[in-house]
Amino acid sequence: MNQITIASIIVAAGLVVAAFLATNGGVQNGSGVKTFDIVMQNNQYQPSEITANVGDRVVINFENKDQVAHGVALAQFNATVPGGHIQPGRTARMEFVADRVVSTDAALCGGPNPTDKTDTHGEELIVNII
Ligand SMILES: [Cu+2]
Repeated sequence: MNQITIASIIVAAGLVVAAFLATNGGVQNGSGVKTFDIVMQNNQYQPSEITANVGDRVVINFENKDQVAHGVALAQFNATVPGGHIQPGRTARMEFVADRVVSTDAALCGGPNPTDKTDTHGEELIVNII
């Protein structure tokens, strides 16, 4: 291998690592769709923070393992789940195009303030579009 080949391999490896880090746990395919699977349990969301890039189509699949319904919405993207809530024991899907930079809390029961960790339900789903 010559130096240019080695340099190319290093650059390519760096891009792969950067792409992996940028997904922050989400799965991104080649068409700019970023998919997250979030489990609701004990009034906590796991993961409780997700990050996508401006221009991504974001798909969030929720599974509610609690005995109460949980509400999620992102007014900035006119996005929510059917009926606005994920019913106990059910799954639901939320999808939107991330067309602007934002950092907010999508958990309706937990209140709109991302820095407030003391809400009644204790729920936070921080959505960062960078
Ligand atoms: Cu809730």
